[in-house]
Amino acid sequence: MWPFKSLEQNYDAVAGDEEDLKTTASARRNGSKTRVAWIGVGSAIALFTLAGLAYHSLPSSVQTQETLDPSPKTNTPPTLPSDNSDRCPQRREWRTLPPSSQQSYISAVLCLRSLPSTLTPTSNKTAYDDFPWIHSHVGYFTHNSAPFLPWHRYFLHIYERTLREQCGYDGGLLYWDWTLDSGALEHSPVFDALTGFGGDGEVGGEITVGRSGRCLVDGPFVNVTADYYDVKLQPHCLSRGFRDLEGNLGHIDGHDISPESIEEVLGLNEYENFVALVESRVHDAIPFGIGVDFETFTAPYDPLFFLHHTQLDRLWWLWQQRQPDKGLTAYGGHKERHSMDLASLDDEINMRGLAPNIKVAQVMDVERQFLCYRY
Ligand SMILES: *[C@@H]1O[C@H](CO)[C@@H](O)[C@H](O)[C@H]1NC(C)=O
Ligand SMILES: *[C@@H]1O[C@H](CO)[C@@H](O)[C@H](O)[C@H]1NC(C)=O
Ligand SMILES: [Cu+2]
Repeated sequence: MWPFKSLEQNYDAVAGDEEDLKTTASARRNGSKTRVAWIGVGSAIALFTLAGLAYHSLPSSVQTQETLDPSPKTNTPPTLPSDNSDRCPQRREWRTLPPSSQQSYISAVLCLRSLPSTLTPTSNKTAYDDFPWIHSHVGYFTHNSAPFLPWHRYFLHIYERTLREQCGYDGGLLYWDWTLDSGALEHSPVFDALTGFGGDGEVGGEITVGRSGRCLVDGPFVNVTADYYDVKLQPHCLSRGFRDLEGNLGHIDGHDISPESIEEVLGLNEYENFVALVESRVHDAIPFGIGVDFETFTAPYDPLFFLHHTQLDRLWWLWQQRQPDKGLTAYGGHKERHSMDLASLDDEINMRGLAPNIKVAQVMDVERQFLCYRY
């Protein structure tokens, strides 16, 4: 089942339009600049490494080619300090944080709206807009196929690094463990108007976009505008429209993300089956229920996208732990949406200028290699 509203033909037609081509060309031109920026960041990190304060593999394309080992289990970087894992940011569940830490996260997310876009630095777009753009133009091809999990894992890592390195955030990403709310999702603390991300769109308000989209009316994101609705240029207020499977407004169905449902998904033994059910059952439940921007390919306009996907990434991590013999190498299925080619750990993860492209093998282990975070 495919939750997103755009038909594929619609996507292809819009993706070919002139505006998109211009943006793409500009993203390509800026690719080299972006790399320089990442290497700059890398140098700073290298200094930290020398000082013995931190280790973090640098995501430069040079390193991608030279040090990539397709069988991550056997490759422990020789310079890895033994206490490396203590330096990796800990990703925590939203409600377990004190209000001050929740506020730090939200402030960092809002800070993205004051940073220039990496993809189109000469436009009036911001770093906040880069994430929905990449998700709809590149991430699109990773849905319904093997790279769904690794692509989003790297995407989240880029977001985490941007918050930490450019917005002064000192924690790890946060996840929303919706299994804790599955009885009454609409009452989850993530929707809190004062401490969270705000709730449903305006009750009885004017329809903005989609079937039931209405502007947010509370929380720190009330003034956020989204330029695109899915792949169409259609500036509007960030909108939500809670609805359950029967179409009742104001409610979100939690059946597919109940603890029992998740346990069943985690019990699957083959990666191909696991990723398929994570996407079609678990992943889809939340965007469907919250609706509007979140259920389109520009979903990252809704800041809850990142808490939802961090939880999905955590599920993958949990599943990997349960596969002690093959968790870090278990991968398979189709190489990308619409492709019949088989997926491999050597496949590239494309970020089209937002960050260097890397290989799937580099994101299999979240703690000890290219990535650095813990759950
Ligand atoms: C950004 O630029 C576009 C086109 O140049 C313009 O239509 C839009 O109003 C601008 N947005 C803001 C927030 O300035
Ligand atoms: C949203 O914009 C209004 C009008 O400019 C302002 O009064 C309000 O404080 C803003 N709210 C947030 C959460 O930024
Ligand atoms: Cu996605």
